[in-house]
Amino acid sequence: MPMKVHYRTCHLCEAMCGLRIETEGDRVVKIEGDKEDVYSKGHICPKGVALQDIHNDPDRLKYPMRRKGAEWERISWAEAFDEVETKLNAIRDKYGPDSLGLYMGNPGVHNTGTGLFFFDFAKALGTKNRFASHSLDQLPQMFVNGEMFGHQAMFPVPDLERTSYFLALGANPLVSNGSIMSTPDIQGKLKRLQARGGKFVVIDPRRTRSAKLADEHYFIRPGTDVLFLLAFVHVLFELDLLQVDRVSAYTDGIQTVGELCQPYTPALVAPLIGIEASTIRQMVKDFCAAEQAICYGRLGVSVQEYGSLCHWLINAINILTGNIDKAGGVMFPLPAMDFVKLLKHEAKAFRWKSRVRGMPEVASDLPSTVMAEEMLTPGEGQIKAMITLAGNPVLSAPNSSQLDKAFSQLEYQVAIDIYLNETTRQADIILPPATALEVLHYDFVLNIVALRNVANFSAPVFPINSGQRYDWQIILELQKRLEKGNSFLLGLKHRILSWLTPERRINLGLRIGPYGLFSKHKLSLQKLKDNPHGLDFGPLQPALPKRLFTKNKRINLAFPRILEDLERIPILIEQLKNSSDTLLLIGRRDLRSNNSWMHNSIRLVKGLNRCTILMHPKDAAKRQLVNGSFVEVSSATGQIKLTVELSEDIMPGVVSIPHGWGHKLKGTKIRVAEQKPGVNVNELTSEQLVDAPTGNAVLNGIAVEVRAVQQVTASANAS
Ligand SMILES: Nc1nc2c(c(=O)[nH]1)N[C@H]1C(S)=C(S)[C@@H](COP(=O)(O)OP(=O)(O)OC[C@H]3O[C@@H](n4cnc5c(=O)[nH]c(N)nc54)[C@H](O)[C@@H]3O)O[C@H]1N2
Ligand SMILES: Nc1nc2c(c(=O)[nH]1)N[C@H]1C(S)=C(S)[C@@H](COP(=O)(O)OP(=O)(O)OC[C@H]3O[C@@H](n4cnc5c(=O)[nH]c(N)nc54)[C@H](O)[C@@H]3O)O[C@H]1N2
Ligand code: SF4
Ligand SMILES: [Mo]
Repeated sequence: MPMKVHYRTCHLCEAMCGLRIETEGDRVVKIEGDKEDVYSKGHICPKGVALQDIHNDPDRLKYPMRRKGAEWERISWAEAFDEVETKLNAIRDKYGPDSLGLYMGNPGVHNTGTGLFFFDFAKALGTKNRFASHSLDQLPQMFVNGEMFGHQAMFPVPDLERTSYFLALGANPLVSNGSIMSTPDIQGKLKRLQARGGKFVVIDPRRTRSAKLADEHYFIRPGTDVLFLLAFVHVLFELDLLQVDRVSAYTDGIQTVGELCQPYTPALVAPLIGIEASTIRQMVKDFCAAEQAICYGRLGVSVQEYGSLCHWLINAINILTGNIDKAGGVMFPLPAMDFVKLLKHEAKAFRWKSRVRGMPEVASDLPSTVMAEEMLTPGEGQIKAMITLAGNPVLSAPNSSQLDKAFSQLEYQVAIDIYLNETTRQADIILPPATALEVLHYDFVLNIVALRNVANFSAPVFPINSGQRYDWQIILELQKRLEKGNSFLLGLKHRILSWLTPERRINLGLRIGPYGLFSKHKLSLQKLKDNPHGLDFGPLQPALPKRLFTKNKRINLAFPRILEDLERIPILIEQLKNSSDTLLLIGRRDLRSNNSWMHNSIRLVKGLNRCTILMHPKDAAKRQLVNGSFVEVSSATGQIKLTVELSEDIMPGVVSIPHGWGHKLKGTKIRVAEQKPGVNVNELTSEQLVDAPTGNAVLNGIAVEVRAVQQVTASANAS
């Protein structure tokens, strides 16, 4: 068999690493970083190598399956689509359009075919009950982007390669490879920042890998970043450090922000957050003394009760210090396929509310924290059937037991997924798409958070066989069968949608994009095919105010919904003053995990058990626990049992458990993962605990108790 070399962008996380893949026939011989890739320049992580494990996984589903009692039977695509059409239409006819629920998970965003066909499909379902994993993760950021910049997808991106001060709150990019900041080889970038005399500062309740690389690291009491940030802005005004000459030309509300932050002095917040007042002041001075500086916050500040306030303040700091839209500050990419512009009409929020709890829609999705109650609460508009697409909410969303129960009592469930896992095991039908090395890839979503304007197209490495379908084919077929309206017009529309294959859509997007037909680059799909290592259109460029999507082309710094939310802060301060010394639970990512779904790769799960509770020796001693003790961790929502791992790297009073584990529910077929199941931390989180303006899940800062218990048998528990 002749050896073939393929160049491909890894789709597993946001970093968009270029891969060089050697194959022989239908076999992968080697996966390594593509040194010539214009963006990642050879960087790769262990998950990139494990792409071949997904491809070769004997547990991966390739054909439609229908539940038959406790068993599954293989059926044809035609049969599968006929059945889904009949069942879902019957449910919708009986109960109305909102009886259909839709959940899209994280890999949906990383899958070109899904991304290109999803929006029209979701709209065609006509339901208000749409959910996505981004409400477990980034809704606060999307909400403040929408209010401040007029578009939920206008993410300010750290221009790391040109900055001299990088302040990161609640992010561990050395492990996550960057989030809402596509950063292959973040370690190299941060070391270069330090080599040019810049500073990297981390605020995190755990001394993470990123914190260990940082010049300064401060522990913070989980959930209190909002107070740190309020004090930061307070000092900016107090010491007259504002640099708003440029931004004031297009920013409203600067003085209002100063007035709002006035009460929050470093002295007031310091004892509540665990960072000294003098340190806060010094940090502000250093930030402002730096020629270019970035304030960046990610999951740790998103999935907490004050996530929206945190992201509002982070944006405000970058604006007030003149670091927005400036080289070395935070900037707005101009992607080759301008997804932000293309989605302009979707960038809306607060048009409807969830039926039971009244949580708002943002960009057409309701927060996943209300998904279970919308399934479980009887009445008009109750969800009776669910479609899950590339999502595993039974492990990923808070209060898993409740969600599992909610799925179990549905009248019908369709899963578009590649595994029989914790969520799909309850489905009536599974429609598995081709994936990973079998699909084309163009990262039109993640280029909106890239550090350079780049473009890269990957052709499939392997062909699919006649029994397989691409994700977009499945989605389009479902749309054809479920969309309601004038049959002539729908027929025409569906013919156009079918003609617009992913390749045609990408080509069109590139041609009408900023480097396309009307520019000197004349970018097209063919041009990308001719350049397998990608094309680089250079560093990010200043783009404001032109790029703003607000009607008046101005940034709205003091918008009503956030001012209202600020009223919760005096209450938070009182609570913190009176708080007991309960342990607070936070999460933990690992380089060899990818949320819940890559634990079926031996190379990624082998070695020591990673699903442990990390605890400071002082907290352990208080409870007579030692390294390796077996404990029960309980919260107001539930209990789990696992092993203690002592570490000085965690702030006293805080414990950490990774998410994505708990592969021991009956009926799954992920045989490697089942051997190392771990336990599901989302048995402890609560769907009732949310960021108030958005309903985004709170997954960190959960009050828990930890006590020693007897381990009955090793195999019955986490191992
Ligand atoms: N406690 C706690 N919980 C968390 C987090 C945390 O930090 N702490 N993190 C949260 C975050 S940030 C996120 S994004 C969510 C993720 O939440 P989800 O997106 O719900 O969960 P994933 O684990 O990403 O599951 C992805 C699913 O997609 C399937 N899949 C993989 N590739 C494909 C494909 O090509 N096509 C299709 N159709 N399916 C595919 C997998 O089999 C799996 O079922 O979890 C959240 N949950
Ligand atoms: N290897 C790997 N990479 C991934 C993923 C994965 O599962 N594995 N998931 C991907 C996804 S979906 C996402 S969204 C990104 C997330 O990317 P990141 O946000 O970089 O990921 P985390 O590692 O969850 O970092 C959150 C940090 O916040 C800290 N933290 C917790 N609570 C608080 C708090 O109250 N305040 C502060 N200041 N810090 C706090 C935690 O200790 C942790 O170090 O990662 C992506 N990349
Ligand atoms: S860092 Fe992310 S994109 Fe790069 S190889 Fe690893 S999983 Fe793939
Ligand atoms: Mo995420």
